[in-house]
Amino acid sequence: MIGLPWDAHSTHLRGPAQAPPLIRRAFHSDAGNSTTERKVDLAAAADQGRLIDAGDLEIDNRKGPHGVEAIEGAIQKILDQGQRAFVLGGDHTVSYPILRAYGSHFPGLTIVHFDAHCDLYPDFEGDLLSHACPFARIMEEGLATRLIQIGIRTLNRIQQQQVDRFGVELVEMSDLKSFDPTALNLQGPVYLSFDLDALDPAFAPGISHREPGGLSSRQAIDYLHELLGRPELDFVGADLVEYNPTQDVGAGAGPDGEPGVTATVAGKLMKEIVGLMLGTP
Ligand SMILES: [Mn+2]
Repeated sequence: MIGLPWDAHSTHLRGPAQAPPLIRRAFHSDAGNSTTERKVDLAAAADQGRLIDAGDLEIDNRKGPHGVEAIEGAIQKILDQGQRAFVLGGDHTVSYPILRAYGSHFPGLTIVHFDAHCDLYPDFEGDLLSHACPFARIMEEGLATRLIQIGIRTLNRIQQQQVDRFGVELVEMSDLKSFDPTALNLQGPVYLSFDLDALDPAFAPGISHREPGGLSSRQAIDYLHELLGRPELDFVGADLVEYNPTQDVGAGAGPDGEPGVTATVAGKLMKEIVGLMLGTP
């Protein structure tokens, strides 16, 4: 696991660059134990050297391609060592350089993307690296064969055009009742990108763009298990992005205070996702 403290291309609020250490703290919190719902003991995995924390990448937190180069290089290094990355953002811009590394390593990649937003703008106010654009860059460069987006509830005309252009498979919140995860027939290498704003802001208020009408924590965990918890599936990497501590609630005061509500949700999702990547015990 590696943290990417970069949010210079956020469009509305800054803050996700502060996320990685806070999510890690929630992940390691003594308030819970280290076993996932699918019975993977993450502390044991760490003791066995199967789960390694590479810390946070040093990135100059300003706009520019330096961040793309740094992140792509760091992820490439992890993949070259035969390892797989679980990445803590950062805002959603980080998914583009991550997928540049993954796309060259894993031909035929499928991306499962949880989000309130498609993040498919051709550019946002002239910025090609905006956190509103990473999946446009990813699909333009052919870094994935399939892009499946779940939780969408902000589809406008320009993004609908991009959905049609790239053949994106959409599961909008308004269609969730008829969503059958098994019908997606996931195959080959699969990468997960999880934006915390896929969740309803009642569950995860600590984000930059609150969009009501989202998934519950329980729905998200169930979909993750159903989609990615199959032993025959090659689940090769994941990111968890857009936690914004400046918008979170319920954090205890002081350096030893309890993590905020959204940090706790992020820590829980991190546990389940890492557990699915490690497979069944
Ligand atoms: Mn989003």
